[in-house]
Amino acid sequence: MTVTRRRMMGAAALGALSFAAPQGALAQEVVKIGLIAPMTGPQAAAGRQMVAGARLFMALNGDKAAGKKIELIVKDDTGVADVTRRLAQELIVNDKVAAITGFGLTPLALAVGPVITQAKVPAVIMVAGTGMIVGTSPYFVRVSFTLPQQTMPIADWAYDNGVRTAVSLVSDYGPGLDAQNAFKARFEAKGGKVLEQLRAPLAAPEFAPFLQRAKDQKPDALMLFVPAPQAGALMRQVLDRGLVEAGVKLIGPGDALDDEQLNAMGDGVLGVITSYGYSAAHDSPENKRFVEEFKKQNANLRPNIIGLGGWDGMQAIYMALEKNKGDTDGAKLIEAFKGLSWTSPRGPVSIDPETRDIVQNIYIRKVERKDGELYNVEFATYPNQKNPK
Ligand code: VNL
Repeated sequence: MTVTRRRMMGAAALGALSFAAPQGALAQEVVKIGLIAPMTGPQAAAGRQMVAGARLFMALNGDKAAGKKIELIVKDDTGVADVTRRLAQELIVNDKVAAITGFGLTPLALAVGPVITQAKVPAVIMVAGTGMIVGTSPYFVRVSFTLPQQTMPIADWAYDNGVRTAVSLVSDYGPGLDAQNAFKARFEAKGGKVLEQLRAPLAAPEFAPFLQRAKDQKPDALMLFVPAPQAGALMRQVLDRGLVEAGVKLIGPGDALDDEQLNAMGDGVLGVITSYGYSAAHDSPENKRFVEEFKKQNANLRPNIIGLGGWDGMQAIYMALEKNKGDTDGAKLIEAFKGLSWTSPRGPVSIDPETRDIVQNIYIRKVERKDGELYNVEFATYPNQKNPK
């Protein structure tokens, strides 16, 4: 009897609850976004930038989009792909996030592809740059860059400015191979010659033997790519080997001249020319405000393209939610990203509706000293670059 009554009361209470739940949910109107980033481990510098950029966007633009409160849930994947995948599953199943974002390295982004495809939840890539990633799931969208997109212009520029032979040295994984292949294709199509393509391991790399080998070939230029957090270690070894004194020009996409570490590299990198979608020295009112506020909130840390990825990722998520009037249905939400355009601190950007990849200007920049600090100063623009097919 008692049991039955309790059961009935339980049922009644449950009924009342389930009746009240939709109203409660409406009254709260919270949209959860999961941000997965390497906050510890060897790529922690990427996580720090990404989260700082995302939080800054929310601090300056409010925590509401389409009238709903945006709740950012940050998770540390320590840079390990299996952890990224598990966190993505937990965020989707337990936290019921409307979208996930982050992804500091190519393998970390690739790990969530099958999860988001099955769950029909959009994933906004803030960093990972291997060309093929977005094509592996219809629920990926990317606001960062691709390596072919960022590397092609420097191949072009180098040939047009007298470079005829080059050696490339990259990290031995997706984005490195992309950079190497894109560079060789464009540089040799123009008439240049890539003498050798060298690859250093991604984990705990020792660059010295590769740099010696590159120097021995006496190329006009050495094309370099490492993920941005390794830039300082790479450039220290490049400068120690005396390649610049030997007359080898250093070129590449801008990751090796990472803005966060540029000042610590010292005057040895003065004059180095790279191609990239973003420089902290980009001359626009949007960027001045971004750099100033980012430094203010982060103990004077200079933002790099990764911090900007955090900012642009939240910008895109806010805009997609606004476009859909707050509807978080995954299939509809991924549609909303297609064709978005905005003025980023990097300049004008859009999301290619066919590929879901970012379209952006790629700038040619040269390291100069300005107001006592080293900057990548932009001096030429390749406008509206897509990820080349
Ligand atoms: C990747 C590409 C990562 C470029 C980076 O830094 C970077 C990647 C973390 O695709 O793994 O600068």
